[in-house]
Amino acid sequence: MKFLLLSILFALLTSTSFVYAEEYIIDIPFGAYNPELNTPAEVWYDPPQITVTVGDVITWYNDDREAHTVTSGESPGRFGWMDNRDFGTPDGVFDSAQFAPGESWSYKFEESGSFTYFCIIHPWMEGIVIVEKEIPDYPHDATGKKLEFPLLQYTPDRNIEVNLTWDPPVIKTHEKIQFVYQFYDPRSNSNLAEMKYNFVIFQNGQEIFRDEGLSQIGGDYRNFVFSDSGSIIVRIEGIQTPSFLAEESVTVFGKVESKEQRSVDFTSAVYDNPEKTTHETYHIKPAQRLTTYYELMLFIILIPGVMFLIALFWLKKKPKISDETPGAVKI
Ligand SMILES: [Cu+2]
Repeated sequence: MKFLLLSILFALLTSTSFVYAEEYIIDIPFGAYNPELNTPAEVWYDPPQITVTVGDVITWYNDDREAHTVTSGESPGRFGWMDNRDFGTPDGVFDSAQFAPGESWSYKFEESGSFTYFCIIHPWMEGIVIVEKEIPDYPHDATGKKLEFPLLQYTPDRNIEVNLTWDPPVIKTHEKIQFVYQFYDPRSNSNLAEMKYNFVIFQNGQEIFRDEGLSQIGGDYRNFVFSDSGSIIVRIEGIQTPSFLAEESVTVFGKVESKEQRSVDFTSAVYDNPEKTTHETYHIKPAQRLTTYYELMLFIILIPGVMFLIALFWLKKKPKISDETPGAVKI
């Protein structure tokens, strides 16, 4: 029984970690031979634009009545052909050579990038293949190096250690990512509470998010949803030790440094999500706001509550006073 369960588990684990190369079909419809657009063909290659992943295979089927080619390079387009008899420029990445009606040609895409192609016999026929990088199943930095969580970085003065983890480990567009981080004193290995810092995200060289932070319990988190793919830097900058440590930092840490320059960088990459193309606007919900809520609760519930109790107490006492007053006024 145990063996059966283990083998089922093993089968599940291995089946999900397999990455299958997919096969795609592009049809060359009847009428593609005609540049006038007066045939049933609305496009020359159907679909004219396709997005695949590195390792995928595309097969072009010739359903037209003439031979065609699938040749990488720049098509002159319909007007380039009709106006100037421009035959286009092959770039040598791939070329099917002619294939007859009823025949097909397949090509495996091993590199990422955008590949325009056309037919050298009918140069108005144009298409584009977008090949995206395979999405790995492990977290990695911007150079593709595999990462082990939690990631660990010291500030340049080596006074603060910052740990970072994100979930899910592979970052995709339009999917919520939670960045969780903690601050440590590397000498005592103790968690540092009340650290002030800025949480900043850069993508493709541009700052896309910035938030001031104050960690209450030695760490915090930020939720984020990326709209675009590309390399990212998660920077925790301007890290300041809490006031109760400030004095210590001068004596214990040895030298006084500019706290504004205390920053750590973590890099990774965001992938285009194959399942989602949009997301609802997402609001960052930092844990620190919780304490603000508690403080608010104190004002909203506790203070009126106390006032209500005082009022109740006072009202209970009041009848006694009114009992006495008639007596005092005795007629
Ligand atoms: Cu052709």
